[in-house]
Amino acid sequence: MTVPTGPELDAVRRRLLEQRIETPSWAYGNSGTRFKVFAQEGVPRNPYEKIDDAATVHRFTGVAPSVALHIPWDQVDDYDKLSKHAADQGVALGTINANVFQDDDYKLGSVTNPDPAVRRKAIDHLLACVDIMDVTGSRDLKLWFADGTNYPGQDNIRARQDRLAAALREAYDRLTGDQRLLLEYKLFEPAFYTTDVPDWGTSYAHCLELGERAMVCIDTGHHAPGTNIEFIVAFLLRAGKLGAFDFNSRFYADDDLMVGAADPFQVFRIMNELVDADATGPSKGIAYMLDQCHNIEAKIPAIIRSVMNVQEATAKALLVDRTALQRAQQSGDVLTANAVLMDAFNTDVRPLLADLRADQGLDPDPIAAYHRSGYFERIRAERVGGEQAGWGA
Ligand code: LRH
Ligand code: MN
Repeated sequence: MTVPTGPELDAVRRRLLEQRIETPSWAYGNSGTRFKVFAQEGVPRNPYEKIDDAATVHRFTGVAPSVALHIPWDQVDDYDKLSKHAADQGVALGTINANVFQDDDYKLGSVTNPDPAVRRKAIDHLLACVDIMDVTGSRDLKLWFADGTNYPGQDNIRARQDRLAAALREAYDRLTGDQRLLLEYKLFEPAFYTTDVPDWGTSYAHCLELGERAMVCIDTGHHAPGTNIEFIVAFLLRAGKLGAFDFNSRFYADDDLMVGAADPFQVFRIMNELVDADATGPSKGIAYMLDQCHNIEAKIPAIIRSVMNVQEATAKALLVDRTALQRAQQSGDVLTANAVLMDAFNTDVRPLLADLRADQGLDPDPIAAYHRSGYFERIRAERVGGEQAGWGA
């Protein structure tokens, strides 16, 4: 299979040029596991420096014009000033992530905690995050809850769902304008018996109950091994409830590795469903975000690589001959249908993307260009002293 030419190629290039991938502020900071957080030179010490790094990723890729914030990791006195700084750097402040999973009060849960005072505290944080969105102009409030239990009998599962629903309702009713609530699910960790939003079905059910502003967020690392994520994508697309992705990859659990590193074919299959539904463009209302931790590798090049991996999976999905595919599917020609998809997946799209970058005035090889830029040497020299940013866990 070869890359098409003429109008067909123009259509593919247009779709790739309109792609937008939001990078996470926390991926620029130190991160690790419960065993060790390995600090790295040049790591940001505050949200301003995180935004500078995110802007650098956008400068070399051209498709990462916004950065997701996490509160309180990105707490500042003046979010208007932070927004202006981001704009000066050529990026925008994106999704606001609430954090009700690191406070001692939340040991037995945040919005699902048996203690109404603790629930109140957690809900007030969610509302405070919407206040921040009002200043930054962010569209999306992303909610991931670590809430769950570790032992059978620890709490009443149905009662916790009632508490969750009540908290979500209060946050939802606070939204205005084009603001949305993204409910992210996760099978387990840090809870190891029940998790209150463990799977797409639970998130979907709560989002249906809440209303049209509530959408499901799929974190690709949050499923049981063997889960067919593209089925979940197709189902939620059809239901109009797919709001966002937290892209990363994993070999075992929530490893938060570079998207496409563990299973590039899975990212392709996911993007194939999105291309088939014409849902890759920014106007289609799906937020494409990375949610990764670069525990041992250099952070900025890893994020540039991750953005390129999403672009490559998207380009391959855009090369699928959908006419031939539908013909084979309609005629029950299983092998041809599969071959049509595999032809696209096995096509080298790197020259196409390199040309596209060159036409945008970017270096065809963003990672090499980043290394040549001296940006790392500069931040390593400048960012001395102060406390490096991290999860503070
Ligand atoms: C939870 C999660 C969530 C974020 C956090 C940084 O595992 O995926 O999206 O809040 O990582
Ligand atoms: Mn996530």
